[in-house]
Amino acid sequence: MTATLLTRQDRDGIAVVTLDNPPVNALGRALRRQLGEVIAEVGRDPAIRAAILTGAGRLFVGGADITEFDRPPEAPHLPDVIAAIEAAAKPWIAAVNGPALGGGAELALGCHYRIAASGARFGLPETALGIIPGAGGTQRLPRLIGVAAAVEMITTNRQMDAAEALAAGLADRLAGADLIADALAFAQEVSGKARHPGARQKDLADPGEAFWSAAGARIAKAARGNPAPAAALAVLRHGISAGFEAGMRLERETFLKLRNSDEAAALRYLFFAERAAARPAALRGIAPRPLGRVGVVGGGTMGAGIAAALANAGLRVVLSETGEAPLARAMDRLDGILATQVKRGLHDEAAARARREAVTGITDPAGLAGCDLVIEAVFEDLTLKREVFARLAEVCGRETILATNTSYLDPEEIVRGLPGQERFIALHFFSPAQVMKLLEIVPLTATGPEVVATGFDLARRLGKVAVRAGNCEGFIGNRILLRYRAGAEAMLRDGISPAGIDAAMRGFGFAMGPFEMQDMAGLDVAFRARETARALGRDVPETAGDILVRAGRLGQKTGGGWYDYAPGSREPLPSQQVAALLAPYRKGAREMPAADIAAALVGVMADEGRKILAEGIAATPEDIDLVEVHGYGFPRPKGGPMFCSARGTVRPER
Ligand code: T1G
Repeated sequence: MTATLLTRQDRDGIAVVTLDNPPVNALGRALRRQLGEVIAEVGRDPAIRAAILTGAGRLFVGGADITEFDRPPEAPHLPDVIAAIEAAAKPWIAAVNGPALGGGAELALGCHYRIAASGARFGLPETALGIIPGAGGTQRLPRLIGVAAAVEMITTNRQMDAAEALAAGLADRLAGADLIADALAFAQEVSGKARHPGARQKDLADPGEAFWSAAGARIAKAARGNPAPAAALAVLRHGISAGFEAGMRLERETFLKLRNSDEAAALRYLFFAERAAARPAALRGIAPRPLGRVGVVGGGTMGAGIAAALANAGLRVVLSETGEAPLARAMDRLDGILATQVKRGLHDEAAARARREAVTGITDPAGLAGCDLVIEAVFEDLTLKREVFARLAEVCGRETILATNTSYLDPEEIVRGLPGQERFIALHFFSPAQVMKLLEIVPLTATGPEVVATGFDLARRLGKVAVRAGNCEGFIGNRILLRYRAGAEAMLRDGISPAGIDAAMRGFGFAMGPFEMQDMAGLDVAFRARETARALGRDVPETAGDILVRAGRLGQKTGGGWYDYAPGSREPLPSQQVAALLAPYRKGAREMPAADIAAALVGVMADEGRKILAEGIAATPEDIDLVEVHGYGFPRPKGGPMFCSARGTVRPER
């Protein structure tokens, strides 16, 4: 027996239809069927003059039901349900009570009128899922708000709030405090009209070739392996040149083709993986501790970034440094971060000031007493970190959670022997911490479950993607990075050029290849980690990177690493000196097809991922892919190394 997913309440000849399909009123098959039935009933009912469509709860409609996309489409299809509304003789008013996204926005576009509550938002985020609007959005939206605004909303996923929608012509009215009362009055007003023109009847003008080429160039630059934005642009344009019906046909054909693509499958996979990672089963029922005041020890690039991220999340921050001068530098870094965020339009000056005022600088760690959480972000040196935590254990009560941000050191070693082992945890942020979304949460042997739950709650507040990782060298991401780099250096030894390897990985969808990335980050970071391991008696073979670092080639910061750089330029240039330094290390020179390079290196990542899963360092393949996508620039439309490997989407050329 299918649940009732909508209600109809008739009030003075107006049918109020409320969609009620928790959690997001997704337009799944059952709801589409019930909606189709109620549209027909309203049309036949002589007592009804108009209809209002609204959503139960905080959303109007969150979209089509994405979980249906791995199966063939099932009737009634959303475009047909929407067409039935648009063709109705009686007026349908969308009373948009909250976010109307994807198919939800298209449903509102198919109604004759739209009245928006203050919390209404309109968005067409389909291209972020590797598809395009498939229920008339590419054809109705430009006819309501104009081509340029429609192209921006559909190809960049920009959303409109109620006021913007009214100004753009997407909403006809704004509602006051009582949306339904205002919608009923609006319905009474329009029900007397002879005609109720749908969006399809509205004319629109072709903005001309220059507009389309500029839009196409912008999309190509940002696509990073996702074909959907360019496909959406082509469909939008076709509907203008060939008319609404032709546009609808091409929209449907394109939507169905993309819906079955590897990229769309990858993006859907990540959509659900991100939501599952935020709520690990192991933490079900475990309440996080309250977070109000958070300390950060160390105001370098990482510490200042963490402080900014915390302040941006509305938390009060205590930033601790070793003296007035380093503290002043730390505050300058923080001011720089906030100023950049204002420049990028992330918030205004007043908000930046409020965030800056939320951060208190101290030079005496005693000032950290009373914090709910303290995050250590000092230099990657075991002795130094142990000193910091010994001091924190003295000044902070047992209720304060103490977290290390270490990347390569063993967190157990950092806190060994200190009292209150249950409150220690590793929270591995990625630099710049105010931008990068990944947070690896690494419980230690004695870490309390509510401490872990607090780590996940912190990630949620910071808008980050939290992934639980077991404690091993490099946790999940840096461990795979080490293997990725070793795989790339093995190819180098076999004669493949750094430039050929980097070009192949950029062609696969990375913003940078492994050698370019090292030159930007600095070869000395990994070199120090290798040297630390060697000092601990570990067998760490000599690498090409060691040869370059010992020759003083640390990357861009020294004017050369794997590549040479002209003064003031970041453009990597093949280096004769590197060729000479590495000649004894390499077996001559040869090339390899880019597809083979990408397949081999993604395969290396997936092989290490399988070991990480087998050792319980990661709970699921999805978690590994989230680490790679959100921490290491793995192209989203490829899903991640585990997804690629399982689906076989990265194959050698032959
Ligand atoms: N379909 C199926 N399940 C969905 C869903 C959807 N569209 N949206 C969310 N969920 C699930 C989600 O997996 C989670 O499940 C729960 O709902 C709460 O989600 C024809 C083809 C709407 C802003 O891309 O952006 O329409 O983990 O944690 O933070 O042209 O969900 O609890 O089991 O994100 O309040 C277009 C996707 C689809 C919007 C709510 N729509 N969703 O955020 O909750 S394609 C989208 C979101 C389409 C048409 C095309 C957000 C949200 P669980 P949540 P939230």
